[in-house]
Amino acid sequence: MPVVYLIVSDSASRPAGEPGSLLALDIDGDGDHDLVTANAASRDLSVIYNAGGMRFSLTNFGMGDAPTSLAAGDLDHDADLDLIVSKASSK
Ligand SMILES: [Ca+2]
Ligand SMILES: [Ca+2]
Repeated sequence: MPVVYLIVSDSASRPAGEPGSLLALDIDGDGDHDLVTANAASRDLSVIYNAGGMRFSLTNFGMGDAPTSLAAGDLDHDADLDLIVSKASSK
């Protein structure tokens, strides 16, 4: 997995919080696969946008509870993949 190696070796685009699940899908609809990680320790998701040419940028999205795994599917039948996140309850 050479792409994952390059991302984790770049501290500017490395997810924090012990990523436990990784999913590749086109989040921003530009035709390039982006990466999403579920980070249980930091209780957030990291989206690593693929700008092409081995350039990436990372945005974190707080989840409140610890996200544990990721999946994608077209839940609403609009032909776009939807992101499905399972998370551990804090209660
Ligand atoms: Ca993309
Ligand atoms: Ca959809």
